[in-house]
Amino acid sequence: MQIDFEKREIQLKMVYYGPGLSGKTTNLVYIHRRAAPSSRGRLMTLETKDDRTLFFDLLPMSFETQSGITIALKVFTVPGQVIHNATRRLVLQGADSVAFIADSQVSETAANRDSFLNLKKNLEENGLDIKGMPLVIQFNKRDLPNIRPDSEIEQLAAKGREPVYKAVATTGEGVIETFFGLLNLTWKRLNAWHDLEGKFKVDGNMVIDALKRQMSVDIE
Ligand SMILES: Nc1nc2c(ncn2[C@@H]2O[C@H](COP(=O)(O)OP(=O)(O)O)[C@@H](O)[C@H]2O)c(=O)[nH]1
Ligand SMILES: [Mg+2]
Repeated sequence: MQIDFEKREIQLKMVYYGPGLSGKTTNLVYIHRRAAPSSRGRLMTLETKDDRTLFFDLLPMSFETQSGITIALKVFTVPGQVIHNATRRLVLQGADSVAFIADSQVSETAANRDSFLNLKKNLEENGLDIKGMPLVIQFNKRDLPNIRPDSEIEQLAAKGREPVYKAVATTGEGVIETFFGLLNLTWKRLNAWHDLEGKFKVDGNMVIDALKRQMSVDIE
């Protein structure tokens, strides 16, 4: 997190992590498409011919809350393939939170686990502890055959502390829920550490509502 007092801006960095082809870029593409043009920057994506991300994607977003504070988000994805570990470690530097995008296919179970262990290791190498990092988990590709059943996902969710979402990123199902869940958790954690509400007279609900307006999400 960085605070720009002059611009009255709070800058947050959120990272979409996970194995190659789990749907990280697809999540960002959908978020970008749903965001109002005034709040979103250009989605920068670099892809190789075989449809795998070579470097990272970056989606910058910024929106103003009722109290006049601007929230500037930088949402990154990491490249999943084993050989790009240096890029992954670099992208994690200074991350405020992580969304782990798992591939629901049974065949990808080991790839998910390896990627999760790699996340843990790279956080440690950046001097961060996974236990202190706001983290949400998304099981993507729920539309495919041969996926891990709902009951198994629910068991995993009950065992862990992290919020777990199910998604079909290609249609957008679960994508916005994951994104808002991530922002909500990020804000709560940073507020507990830095008293953002006391300093800026903006609370978590105001932040979430401001983003909901930008993304034309119905406000409950
Ligand atoms: N059937 C299905 N395909 C998906 C889903 N999400 C992503 N994909 C596809 O999986 C491939 C990899 O997605 P991508 O977002 O590039 O993965 P990344 O490597 O994690 O960034 C692409 O062909 C996507 O269209 C999903 O929910 N269902
Ligand atoms: Mg990608």
